Amino acid sequence: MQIKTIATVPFEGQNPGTSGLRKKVKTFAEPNYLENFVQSIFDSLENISGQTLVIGGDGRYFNRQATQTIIKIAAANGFSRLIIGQGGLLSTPAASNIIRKYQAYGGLVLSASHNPGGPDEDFGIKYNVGNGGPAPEKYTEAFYRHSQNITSYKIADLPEINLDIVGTQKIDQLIIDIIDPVADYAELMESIFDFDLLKQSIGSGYLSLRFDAMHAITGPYAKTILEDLLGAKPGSAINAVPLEDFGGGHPDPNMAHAHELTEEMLGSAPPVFGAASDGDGDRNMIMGAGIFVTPSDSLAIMAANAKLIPAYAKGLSGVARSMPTSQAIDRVAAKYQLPCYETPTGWKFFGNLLDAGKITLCGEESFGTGSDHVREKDGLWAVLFWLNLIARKRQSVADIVKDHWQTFGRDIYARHDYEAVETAIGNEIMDQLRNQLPGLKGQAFGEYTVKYADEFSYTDPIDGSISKNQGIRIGFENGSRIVFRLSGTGTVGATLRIYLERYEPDAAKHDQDAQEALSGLIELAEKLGEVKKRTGRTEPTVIT
Ligand code: VG1
Ligand code: CO
Repeated sequence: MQIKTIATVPFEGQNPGTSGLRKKVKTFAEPNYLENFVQSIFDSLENISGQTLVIGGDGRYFNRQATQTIIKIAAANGFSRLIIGQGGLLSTPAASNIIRKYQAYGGLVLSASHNPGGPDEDFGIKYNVGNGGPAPEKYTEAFYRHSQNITSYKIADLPEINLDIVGTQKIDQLIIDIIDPVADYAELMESIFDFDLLKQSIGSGYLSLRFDAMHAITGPYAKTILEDLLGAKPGSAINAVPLEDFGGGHPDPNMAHAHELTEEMLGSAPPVFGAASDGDGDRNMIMGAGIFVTPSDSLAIMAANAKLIPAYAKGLSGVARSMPTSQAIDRVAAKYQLPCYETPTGWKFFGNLLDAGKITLCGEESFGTGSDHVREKDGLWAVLFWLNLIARKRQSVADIVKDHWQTFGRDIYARHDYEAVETAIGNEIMDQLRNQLPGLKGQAFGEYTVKYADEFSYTDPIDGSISKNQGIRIGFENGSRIVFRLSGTGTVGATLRIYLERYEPDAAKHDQDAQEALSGLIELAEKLGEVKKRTGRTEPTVIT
């Protein structure tokens, strides 16, 4: 195998965000752009010679081409075995599982998650470490540092690799294993959930379901697991063939983007259960007949009922949520005396807690839930969790949610996103909020008196690493909160997120519309953040 060293110069901005490096395809396709970043990752890692690397992506435009390039650079940098999902495909949680199961050194996941795909849309790449989880910040900082000083990359002169035939290929010392992307993952799911009960409940017609794969990676996983293994009717998984452009939509599982599913679930003849996942299969939206389950509530309900699931029958060691996620799970943790951790946004912050056995279950408000079975959030796992729960409790989704609120109270929650805001304006809004923080404590705004106002900083309890500037939080005496954050996954300008939360203990008031119930806080958020005023927008781009 001939290895060439190609001279190159750094590209600005190869700085991984919340979840990997995400840019327009046009940027990634510039000569040397992808090559530089992949070499920078490999330059940051130690002792990769002779190691195994996992490669797979969500099938979006540029996935195949990037895979071929990565194979050549990985070979040139000394990896001796590459495990690649057939067709270059692996969902994010499946990749995490493969890294763990085959004790790989790490993996490269090609995805921009819920961002749209296609020649004019987004591509992304993230590196996962040996525990199967997203590279922690000390790695991503090193990737960036190397990318800014890179002078050359190494690339092997290899023929185009056939990615479509499962099996092992050998080129000199390099072993390339093309694997079925679904099989190992399906086996893992079978080891966690009660598949017999699920087959029975689905087969008897008690548990009807619809799963929207949004033309993204979970299609083949859902077909195999829900339809073939569990016996759901053919067609239960819709939009189940991964497309390079996700059918032109945003593969983002919320009511705004998964409209086909939403219409059916809120329509006149809905199935018992409905769900959707995102581009790379790590997110989930949970719905029942006539009801949408807020992700923060879903996480709390899962924690409260975990003992009903075979893999968690012995109970949870602890739980965690990202800072902007509602405090619903804190209430569950308090009742069952479980340790509860608050981490910055992004799955990489859960890795240490999971590895150390401090937590079993964790989640984010952004439609992400997961457990210690992998080191990523896991969309289909959450779907199977809920299905298993419904089959065990023999209750509708709506009743499960209402019962939970009765016991714990309701954390009424919403997130307002302002996308593609001019970067300077986004920064200005955060700066002026930051400037107000010292004076806010004790101030009263109608029924809301500020209890604390700060910028969230996290010290990892396992390795002591500190992550600063993780969002501005304003908490009130009555338990309500407003959080402001700039997104770290967008590719155009700045995306500003406002997270709103109000606690309602009174069961008689649980049936409120979230936006109405939060209207006072929404007004207050505008008064403090001036997002509408400074951006000239009249409403958020997306409300979830
Ligand atoms: C968003 C979410 C965050 C999630 C991240 C990656 O990040 O808010 O909770 O972990 O996306 O998810 P940000 O920085 O844009 O708010 V995924 O499914 O896009 O990999
Ligand atoms: Co995702």
